[in-house]
Amino acid sequence: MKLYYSPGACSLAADIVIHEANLPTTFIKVDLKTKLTENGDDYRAINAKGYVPALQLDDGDVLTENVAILSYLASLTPRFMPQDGMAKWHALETLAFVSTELHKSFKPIFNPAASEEQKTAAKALVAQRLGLLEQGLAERDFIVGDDFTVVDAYLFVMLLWAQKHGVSVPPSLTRYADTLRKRPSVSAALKMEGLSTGS
Ligand SMILES: N[C@@H](CCC(=O)N[C@@H](CS)C(=O)NCC(=O)O)C(=O)O
Repeated sequence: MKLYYSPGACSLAADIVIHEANLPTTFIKVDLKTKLTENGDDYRAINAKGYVPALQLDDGDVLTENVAILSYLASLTPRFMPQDGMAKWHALETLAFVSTELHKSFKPIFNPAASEEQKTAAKALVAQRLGLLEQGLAERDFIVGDDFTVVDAYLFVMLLWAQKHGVSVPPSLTRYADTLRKRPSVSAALKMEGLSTGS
């Protein structure tokens, strides 16, 4: 399969999961400004939405949206999502929260047209939402259970962004991100995207 990504973008979550599962994958960099792939192809012809990530399966089918891509990758490696009972639904709940509430809250921070006021408000909202996630880490090492899941990969990317943009991150989440960063899959994905593997 092929993962269309942009360095340090939310596609890093799928990149980490692919490395964690050791799935044979071709990584194709996308220039989000020109919408061209590193091969010079029109990315919109592959994913009409124009944003990353997109996962192209070996039969040519293209899957978009982090929630769908991460869930698909977890279906290939079931240990990456709780499979039974309420744990399964709470994991989905957290995945949805990271995508629709946390990830989306960053938008003004990345928007060059947003005012300083809007950026400050967005940082406060991100911090508040991280605070809600922090509570779970009091009892466990991973965000939705005792083992690594695709939700950890997604949340790791949100924490990278938060740290980079000066959002106040609770100490337990900083420790959690530092621990995740030491996983071979995380450093391999960061390296593949040309990003710093240090803290
Ligand atoms: N709803 C999408 C959002 C993906 C998204 O926000 N991608 C960003 C990078 S993190 C992007 O490609 N932005 C460039 C653009 O929208 O043109 C998902 O969850 O996959």
